[in-house]
Amino acid sequence: MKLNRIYGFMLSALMLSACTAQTPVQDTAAETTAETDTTVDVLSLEAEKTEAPVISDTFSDESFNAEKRGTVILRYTEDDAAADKGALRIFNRNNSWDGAQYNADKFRGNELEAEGSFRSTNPNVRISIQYTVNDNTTYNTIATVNTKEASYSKGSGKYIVPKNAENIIVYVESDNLEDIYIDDFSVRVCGEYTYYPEAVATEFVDTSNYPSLKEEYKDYFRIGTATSPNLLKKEPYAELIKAQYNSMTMGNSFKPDSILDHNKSVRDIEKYMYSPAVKFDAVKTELDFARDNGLTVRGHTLVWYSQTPEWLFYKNYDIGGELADRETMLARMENYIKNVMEWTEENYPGLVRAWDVVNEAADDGGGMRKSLWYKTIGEDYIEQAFMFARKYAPEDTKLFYNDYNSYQTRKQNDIITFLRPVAEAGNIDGIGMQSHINVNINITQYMTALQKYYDELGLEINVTELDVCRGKGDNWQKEQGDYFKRFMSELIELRKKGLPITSVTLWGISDTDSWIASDYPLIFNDDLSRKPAFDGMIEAVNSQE
Ligand code: 9MR
Repeated sequence: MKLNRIYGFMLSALMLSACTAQTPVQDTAAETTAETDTTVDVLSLEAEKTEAPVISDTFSDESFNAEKRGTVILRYTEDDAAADKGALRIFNRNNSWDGAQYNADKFRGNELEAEGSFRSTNPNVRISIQYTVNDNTTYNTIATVNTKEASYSKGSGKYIVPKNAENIIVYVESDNLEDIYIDDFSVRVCGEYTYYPEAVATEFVDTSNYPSLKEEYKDYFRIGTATSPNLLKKEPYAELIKAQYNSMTMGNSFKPDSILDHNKSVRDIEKYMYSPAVKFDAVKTELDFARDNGLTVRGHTLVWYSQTPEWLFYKNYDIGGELADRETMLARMENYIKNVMEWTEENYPGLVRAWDVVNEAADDGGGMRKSLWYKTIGEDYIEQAFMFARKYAPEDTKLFYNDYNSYQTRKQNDIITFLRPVAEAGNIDGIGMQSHINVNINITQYMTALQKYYDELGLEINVTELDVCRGKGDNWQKEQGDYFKRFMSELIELRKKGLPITSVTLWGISDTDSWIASDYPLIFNDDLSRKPAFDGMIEAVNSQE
């Protein structure tokens, strides 16, 4: 074993650093020296291994540390708009996550600050982080930078990397596929640096003695969670899910980007022109788990602007060409819904009790989101989607519209407006309140909104993606726990008054597998110990007469 490795493992010294760190040190420099020069003395190796890491690229010449992510080409480019007249151009992007990336394993267990200067015809560029904990890979945004085409915009954000994280990667991406130019990019440690040479293994606690949410809530609503295939393969998770929940939603694997098969669709374009090819490998693990353990499934989701590959919307599935016409897109929509529903019912009869037919169609700025569904089919695409869903759904499968911030007055009014004809046609059964909320959201306003959906449209209610951000700080666990308790108590109150709230789904199990892990929004800690948030949910139901 190389000396630097031996001493790296033995030492975990603390060093002072700051987000505004000292002279940039190339992340790879220390290791290269030590690996090749065995005469380096032990003390300097210790220092190298424990010095706070810095990633820094100024792109002032052809040499840079950025690596490609996905299909892209990375090229140094002279650029008058850049501070030092040099930039990195990222092109040939085929997916939103295609971009430039850096290994950031040395930041494990530390808070980092990432900063970059970008220009692009994309409206924004994101600095994101990916890592794996307990075999589950999560992707989080560190900073979103609004970008312009001709001049550079700078943005930065901080992120606490869990100490049980592996394969940590910081990367630059953007939802649209236009080129991205980077003038400068850096990642530094905030505050004290602690070196974790390896991910600290999570020691799961025994969860078998917890009261059971699904049992406690059985007189009111089903209790669900979002899952991923990897989590289900972990025994402690599988046991906890079986004990606590009677409903589950696939966090990703039932979405169009998991189901649609581009290669097959273009290989036989005649056959698949109006009925894109589908594949179901990704979703089977979770469906099997649900069937074998008596959980029902909320199908998420059929018609969405995101996690739906762009090629679906183009003539001959070719994004280099023109958008497909309305008739083609109506046929593709109908066949996609038909194929997914029929396959599911045939292979897992009765398992999927509800489908999120349309997801997030309301625009944050008001009205309908101008998605590719909207642009190709037109304003009635929501009505059409629900009509097809009704046509192919098994009789007792409930059809839902699902959205976030749907308790906010303006968004709610927009949603009610575009769902009214769907409700009048009898093609919708429920409204999914995603409920990605925080402890400052007014619970009374939220509950009033639920009542209004029922009064106006006669719809059943599911809370579909509940998480409550509080962030760390004084008293954070208790405040979050109190919020969960009040929130659940008021939901129960409404249910008792006759409002058909039929399920409450949390968006993940433990904080570490949340899509917003750095906000600690869920009810179990990383080791599956219960948070006051879990106890708050139990207390809410136990205090009922
Ligand atoms: O939890 C999902 C996460 O793993 C994905 O990376 C993300 C990508 O869009 O989608 C997350 O789930 C979203 C859900 O499908 C719709 N509402 C918002 C959720 C959080 O982004």
